[in-house]
Amino acid sequence: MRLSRYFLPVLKENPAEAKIVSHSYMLRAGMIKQASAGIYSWLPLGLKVLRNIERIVNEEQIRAGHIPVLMPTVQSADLWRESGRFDVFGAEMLRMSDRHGRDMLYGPTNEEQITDIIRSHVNSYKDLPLTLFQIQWKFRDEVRPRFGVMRGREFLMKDGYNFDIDYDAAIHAYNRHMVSYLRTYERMGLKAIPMRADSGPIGGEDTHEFLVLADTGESEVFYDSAILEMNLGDREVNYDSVDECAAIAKEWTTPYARTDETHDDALFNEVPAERRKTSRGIEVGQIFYFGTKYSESMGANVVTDTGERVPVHMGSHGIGVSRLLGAIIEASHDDKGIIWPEGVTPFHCGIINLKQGDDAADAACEAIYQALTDAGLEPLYDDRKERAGGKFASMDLIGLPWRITVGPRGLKNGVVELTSRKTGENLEMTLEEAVAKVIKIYAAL
Ligand code: P5A
Repeated sequence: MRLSRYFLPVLKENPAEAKIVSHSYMLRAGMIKQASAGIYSWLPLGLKVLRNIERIVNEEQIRAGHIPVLMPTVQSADLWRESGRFDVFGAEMLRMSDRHGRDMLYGPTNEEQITDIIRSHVNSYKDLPLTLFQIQWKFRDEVRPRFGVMRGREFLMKDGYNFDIDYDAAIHAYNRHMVSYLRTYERMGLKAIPMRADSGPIGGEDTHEFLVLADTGESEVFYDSAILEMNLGDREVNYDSVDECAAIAKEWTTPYARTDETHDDALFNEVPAERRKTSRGIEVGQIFYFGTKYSESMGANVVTDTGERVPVHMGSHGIGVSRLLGAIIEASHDDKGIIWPEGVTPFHCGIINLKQGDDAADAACEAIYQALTDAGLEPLYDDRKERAGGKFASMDLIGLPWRITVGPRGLKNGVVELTSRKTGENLEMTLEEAVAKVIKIYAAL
């Protein structure tokens, strides 16, 4: 993409309404525009990151054996009356009626809707296990929408639902989700810690939240710092293996890590004092096992191998897709702007032409642009006739991990400059070497 033809409405000033850095940078980098409280339009740069996050979430769900579906955002209130949650959900639910006076709502979550699909089409134990997921917009009329996409009213969620024959099979689904979530967050350059939590209106006893540590997080968390050293890395995982998923889940849930809702002082005090940490965290996901709560009330049954009819065991599993943009920025920025992890960056590499209109500089930038594009990468070429200072400021703000700077003086010596946004390190090298290095970095992802 050439910046002269793109739509990147960068703001110079800090917007007054932004109280945390991620909100401020998302507005300043022209990623989002507030439409009304807690509701945002996604501008081109923001949409690119959102799509990258969706892609990673989707790939990891499919890798774990889960099947994509898409359910509507507007639901019939009747389903929620069946489960008993129509009244329980309270003022957070956006209710409306259609022209025939039928009660409808904008889905805050989809347990009822998916249970309705399952009860219509799944009848036998042979149809199980089954996990369906979607990435779809939700609406929750939050009392205090704030911090931009962090606590929105309209937000994008990956929501998955498992259907299993019994408790053991459903716990395998729970563990499988835990492992796939660890991998998902790691691919986004995040350390998200599973913490024992409270289930709220979703229900059930077993639930873990995934939290990214950040001073601006809304949750208070208590943890053993040993967990910060743990990594799933690129180990092969067989998601069908009950033992393997259980072992990884055990490994990650053994060190103490709880939110304030489930915090237990006595247990926490068993952790060696120097490893006992209290901090704030951003909840980027939550997994639940709630057994037969919905299947019993809504009649989702299957016939077992002995001919008995039993309600299916269920859990649901959510990732805050749009919230993740805020969480990643909170975890990765400096005073000049965002520092995107390579896995989610909107463009792979920035190209800055220090002297637009200089034949040699223009030709070198075009050659870099072409070579990166031919390699399947997306560069962002700042080809505007602007001062170099302004170009650097914009590029730092939008946070691309790599930048190649081209100017007539360097070219006379046969070099361009490759800069890492994260470390600030500048390397002088030939144009070909810079291109090859960027291609190699992304090929390794
Ligand atoms: C699990 C999937 C559920 O709704 N039902 C379907 C279950 N869980 S949850 O914890 O309530 O939400 C899942 C994740 O969505 C994100 N989230 C939000 N993101 C932005 N703005 C909001 N107002 C908001 N509310 C929830 C969180 O990341 C949460 O973990």
